[in-house]
Amino acid sequence: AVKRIGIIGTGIMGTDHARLLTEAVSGAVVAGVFDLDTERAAGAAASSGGARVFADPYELISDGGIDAVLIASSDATHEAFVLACIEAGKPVLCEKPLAPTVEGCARILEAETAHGSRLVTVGFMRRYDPGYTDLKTLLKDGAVGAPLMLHNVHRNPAAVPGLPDAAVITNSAVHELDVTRWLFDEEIVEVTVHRPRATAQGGGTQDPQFLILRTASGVLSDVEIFVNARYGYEVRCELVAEAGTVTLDAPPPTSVRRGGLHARELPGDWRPRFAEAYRLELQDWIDGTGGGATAWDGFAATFVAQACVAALESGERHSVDLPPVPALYR
Ligand code: ISE
Repeated sequence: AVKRIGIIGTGIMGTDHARLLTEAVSGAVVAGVFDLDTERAAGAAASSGGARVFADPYELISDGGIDAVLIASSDATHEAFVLACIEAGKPVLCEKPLAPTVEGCARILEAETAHGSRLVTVGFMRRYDPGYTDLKTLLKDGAVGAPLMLHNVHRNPAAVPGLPDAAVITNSAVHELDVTRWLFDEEIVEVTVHRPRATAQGGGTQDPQFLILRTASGVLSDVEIFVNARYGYEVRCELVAEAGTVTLDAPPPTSVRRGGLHARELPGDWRPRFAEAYRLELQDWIDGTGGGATAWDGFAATFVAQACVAALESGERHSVDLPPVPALYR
């Protein structure tokens, strides 16, 4: 049967998910939407083939005409909505972060464990990006030998003015924290954060930042996170291993030679760059194959992000001592 999806939050991500669910994913329809901005909700409903606009998000979650919920509202609202979905026994795909605090993520782990089965998927969509999955397959197949280092670059053209220094990590670099855990199938045990000279374009935010993550087996993953890079949106990743390297390469299909320049177009934000990743993530979620990041992955990403924020503030190396993985996630 076609899954009837309710979307909470119809900002840029919620609207993009509504479009993909309506046009590019099979087995689902957008049956309901909620947003504090009722006009924005109405627009998303109209472009999703006439979904119902709910006046209250908890009404959407409990409605008998909604089979599963996609949360794309502001970070601080995620915990309450995820807990309500667990209470209602409904599968939920929550955009990253699962919750901005470790305590909030822990409450979700507790509720899902009490429920007794996994309902929560976290929107770390790079796990579905064809480049990243290729990189992981080559690593797992031993194509380049044992991993030694991972070099990551993550650049946004512009962030909101006055972005807190911590949000550069919790909202953006959090993707590389998850990629590092997922790629090597192991935990991050130590983090250091360096403060380069900040760009004058960053409105006072410490931007860029340079993170060094060490995994349990000693692999070093470094992350240049720069959210006011101006020139465009760009994500790079190179795996360095004992017998070779694997580099993420997601060129646009064409390049243009004109006026003495040879140019490739750069995306303006992450949506075009990760369009296929989002489509594959949504299709996998609808098919229920359970390939996405779990609530434990969401907890661990926020746990490491908080350690990175502490390291940013202290200027010291911080160890990361995650609690044991609860049985539901082993
Ligand atoms: C944004 O929230 C995302 O999740 C994007 O994937 C990321 O590239 C960007 O830096 C974040 O702000």
